[in-house]
Formats: sequence, C-alpha cells, structure tokens
Amino acid sequence: MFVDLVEIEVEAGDGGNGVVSFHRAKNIAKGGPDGGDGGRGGDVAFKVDDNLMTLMDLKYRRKYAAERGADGSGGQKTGKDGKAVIVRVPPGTTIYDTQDRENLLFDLVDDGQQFVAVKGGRGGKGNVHFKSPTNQAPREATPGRQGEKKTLLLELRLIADVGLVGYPNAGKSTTLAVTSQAKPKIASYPFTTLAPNLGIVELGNYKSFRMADIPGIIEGASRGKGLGLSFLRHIMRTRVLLFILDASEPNPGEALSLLQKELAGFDWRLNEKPYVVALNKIDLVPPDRIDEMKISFGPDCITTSGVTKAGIDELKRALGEKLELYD
Ligand SMILES: Nc1nc2c(ncn2[C@@H]2O[C@H](COP(=O)(O)OP(=O)(O)OP(=O)(O)O)[C@@H](O)[C@H]2O)c(=O)[nH]1
Ligand SMILES: [Mg+2]
Repeated sequence: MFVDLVEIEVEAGDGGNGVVSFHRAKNIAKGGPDGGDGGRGGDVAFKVDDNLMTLMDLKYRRKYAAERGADGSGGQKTGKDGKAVIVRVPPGTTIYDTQDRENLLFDLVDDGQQFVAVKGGRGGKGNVHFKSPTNQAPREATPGRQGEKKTLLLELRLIADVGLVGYPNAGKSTTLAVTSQAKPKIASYPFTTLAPNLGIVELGNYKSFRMADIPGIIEGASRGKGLGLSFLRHIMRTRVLLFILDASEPNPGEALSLLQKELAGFDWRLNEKPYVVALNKIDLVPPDRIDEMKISFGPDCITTSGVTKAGIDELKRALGEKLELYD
C-alpha cells in the first residue's frame, strides 16, 4: 500500500527529578547535601532512510513517545538520560505541525538527514546546587521539565527531477519503463497506475535524472473526479514536467490544455514549470498526421512510441537539456 499522508503524535520524555539527599558516613555526623540532578528526557527525531518509499509504517503506529530521564540520586549522581526515539521516513517527507499547517517545520531530503521534532525535558536540579553560606543543608530540589508534545502531519513528496503528467492510458508508465529500469504496471485500461513510481533515467557520461510516474488525470480531477489531484503533490518539487499525450486520439492539443487547466486547479506553480511534450503512440498514426502535429506543437514536442521505442532517445536528451537549462 502506498501511504503519503499521516498524522502522528510525538512525545518527548520528561526530565528526571533532582533529589534531596545528604552525605552519610560513619564518622561524619552531618554530611553536606549530595542530591544529584535528573537525567534529560529523550527526544523524538525523524531520520531519512533511502530504502523507504512510503509512510506506510507510520500509518499503523500513530504515537511515538521517548523515555523519561531517570531521577538523580545521592552521592551527586545524575540520573540516566532517557532514550531517544528515531522514526525512519522516506526521502521527501515534509513535516508540519497540525496546529499550523501553513508552516513547514522541516523538509527531509537526504539519506541520513535528521530532524528533532520534540525535545526532551531538562532534568531537575538536586539539592547539592542549593547549598549557600546561609543554608548548609538545603531541602530544596527541582522537578524535571516536561518533554515537548506535538501532533504532526507528515506529507511525502517524492523527490524527482521530472514528473510525468497525462490522461489515463496515454502511456506514462510505458514511457517510464522504456527509459529506466523501473517496472511499473502497464495495462490497456485507464487508472492502471494507482500509486507513484520512480525510475532513474541514465543519460550516459554518468549523468542521470529521476522521473516520477503518477496516476492519470482527467478533466474535473481538480473537483475530485477520477483519482483526484492529490498525487500531484509528488510532482510539486520536480523541475521539469513531461506531458504524455496519446497522439492516436483526435485532439492531443486540447488534451494538453485541459491537463494544464487541471494542474492550475491544484497549484498554479505547476504551470510555471518548464515542460516537454511527448506525443506518444505514433506507431498508430499515419506519417503525414505526425508531421502536422509536430508543426503545431513546436520544438518542445517529441514524437514517441513506447512500443517501437521511436523517439525515446530523443526524448531523454530533450529532458536532459531542459534540466540543465533550469538547473
Ligand atoms: N500502440 C501503442 N501502445 C502503447 C504505447 N504506449 C503505451 N501503449 C499502451 O497503452 C496502454 C496504456 O499504457 P500505460 O503505460 O499503462 O498508460 P498510463 O498512462 O500509465 O495509464 P494509467 O496508469 O492508467 O494512467 C497499454 O496497453 C500500453 O501497452 C505506444 O507508444 N504505442
Ligand atoms: Mg500508468
């Protein structure tokens, strides 16, 4: 199952208490104060793990609480710090406070990157700290501070350079499959792809880019039709869009403007992104019609076939060039 949105509770550990204690020894009648401090509570942190692709694990466990710090003890012993909890998340996880959804707390991108979401409470002070010239036997110690608590919204936005956009059945997954090692499901019915796929497209000379395939979009998707537009969040951070149009359909030009309209309905910034158009399925189109379409779409349009692989190398090159141009 692909999970890209979860709400969870995180609770850092409270600090341990400082204690009141006095030094006791055989030949000392009244020893001085020796109550130690409490340990620090554990933090709850998030850490990027490149091997994860979804937030699924977090769907089944909604609460993460770290350990409390131990209380101090006599002999000026500080209590042990509470153990932290580290929650592993896929790259591209963005974290918001549910109380303030506009305010991005953190954007976790690189493998190993870590973010402390809630801090453990400080330990309290033992009575050893309260000794003064006028008070040699303080009976004062402070309790540990409370650990922070938050409810967080985690949203996954896949990290890719190029995002595939198109109507269902246009050949998006096929294009990903013939340009990368990815093996997405391909079938001759709409809405075959139900969750995003990622592939790495090799350009040679050690150059490559990441391409994301998402479910198809239909007219009215911004009003919830089909699978809706929520998957578009996965192409929000791509640098270039690749529109896949079915060239064997009567009006691919209209398909492009409808797609762009739906994108604008989700977030106008999507339409500001540079793009390349692939007129796909040209193996089903007579040559003179192909020439006609090439002229009307202009230079940023490549004619392709996922079946004969015509135009696929040219498409990879065009995407590579666009990415370099908008680096
Ligand atoms: N003739 C021909 N068929 C193609 C071409 N590309 C894809 N197809 C076929 O079109 C159908 C849909 O292909 P997909 O790659 O699953 O399309 P999609 O855009 O990912 O579809 P959804 O995931 O449903 O949105 C499959 O039967 C493919 O084999 C092509 O260039 N030529
Ligand atoms: Mg697909």
